[in-house]
Amino acid sequence: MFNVDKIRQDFPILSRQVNGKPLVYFDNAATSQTPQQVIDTIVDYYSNYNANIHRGVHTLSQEATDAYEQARIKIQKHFNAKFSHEIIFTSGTTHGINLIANGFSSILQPEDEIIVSALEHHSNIVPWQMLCERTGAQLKVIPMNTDGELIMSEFESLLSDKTKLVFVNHISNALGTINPIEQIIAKAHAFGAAVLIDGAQSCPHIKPDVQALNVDFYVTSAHKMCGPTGQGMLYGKEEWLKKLPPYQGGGEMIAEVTFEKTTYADLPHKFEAGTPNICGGIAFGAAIDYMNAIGFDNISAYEHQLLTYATQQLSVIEGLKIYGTSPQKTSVISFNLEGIHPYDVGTILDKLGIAVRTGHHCAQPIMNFYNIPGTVRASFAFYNTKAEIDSLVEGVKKAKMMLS
Ligand code: C6P
Repeated sequence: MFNVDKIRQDFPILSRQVNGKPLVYFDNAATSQTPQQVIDTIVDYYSNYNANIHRGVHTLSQEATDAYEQARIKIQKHFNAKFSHEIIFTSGTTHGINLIANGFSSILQPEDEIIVSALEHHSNIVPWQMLCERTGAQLKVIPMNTDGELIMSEFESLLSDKTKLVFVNHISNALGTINPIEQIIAKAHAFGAAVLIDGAQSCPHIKPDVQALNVDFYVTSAHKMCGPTGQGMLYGKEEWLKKLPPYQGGGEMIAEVTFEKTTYADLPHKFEAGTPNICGGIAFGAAIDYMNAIGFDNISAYEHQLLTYATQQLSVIEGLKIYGTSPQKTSVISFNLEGIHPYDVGTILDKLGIAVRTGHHCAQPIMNFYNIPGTVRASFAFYNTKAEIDSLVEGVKKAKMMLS
């Protein structure tokens, strides 16, 4: 049974005060909080078996290597990848996208086209612009409507035999829209294009099945799903990962090095140069265990209740406008109060102990579309409560009164 009071006891940070008030943490889309079970995993690693991996014959190194590779298998199973070597450990979503964008430098030709969506985080825009600069390929954009949904008919008209790659986020960080990635993948594949899905915002809420999706690349960050910062994963279909060149050169990614020629290690090591974030990988596995023990069906059902309740309660505030009104949405509410800068609202909420994000959320094209400088973004996780939403609503009313 889902018991939010019990779950909250797992998160030490949730019992602290901010500015003399109980913390209300609604910045989960930026980073999630860490349960004691994951903190214990990190402490255990550094207390008992901290060592470099894949290198030593000594016991500590073997223990660390085993734990790290077990974490890879956990992640493989969680995402239902066919092989564990299709899971590449990265420092996060941004790293995973750059790795693929770099790999396509040797594949794209000047006449090729790649497609992005209007709903992307800068991490899923800038690396592709850089790729276009390197290769001469053209970047096309799937437009959005005022509800914050992608216009699928426009996507279809952008696709052609020139399209080599499509990259879209599963869920928008700025608006919470869940994109129809199944359709996007199928339509792109019909033209022979590969698809990369940015799962930074989906993995905290749902459990993607990469084989059922038939996606070519899927990337995410551990810190959005109860894991540590500086850790993430890239899933790539084996055939693609074999085809793409390594991203960085260094230790551990080689088979043999001479001054005449270097040959590369097999997957996944070909893409994992240097000493990785060993503790981060192990803790990522612990975070996945933790979330699975709660259950993603329970998580998304409960978060949907929070979203519905918060939308109802905030909508009645006069002059409050919500951006992102698709019925297909996760627990993110981006809003503004008429005539008031989002930063000022965020500052007053912070004084009340309520953490939200304000600004463009690293998605400036979305803000440009709505012709606004930014929004206040409240993003809910499974450890939040309706009582906390009541505090937010009261805080927003107070901010409105003070700033109008
Ligand atoms: N979004 C937010 O407040 P990294 O920084 O590599 O872990 O994740 C980047 C990233 C990529 N794609 C999407 C859809 C994202 O939401 C993010 C991170 C945070 O919305 C921090 S900017």
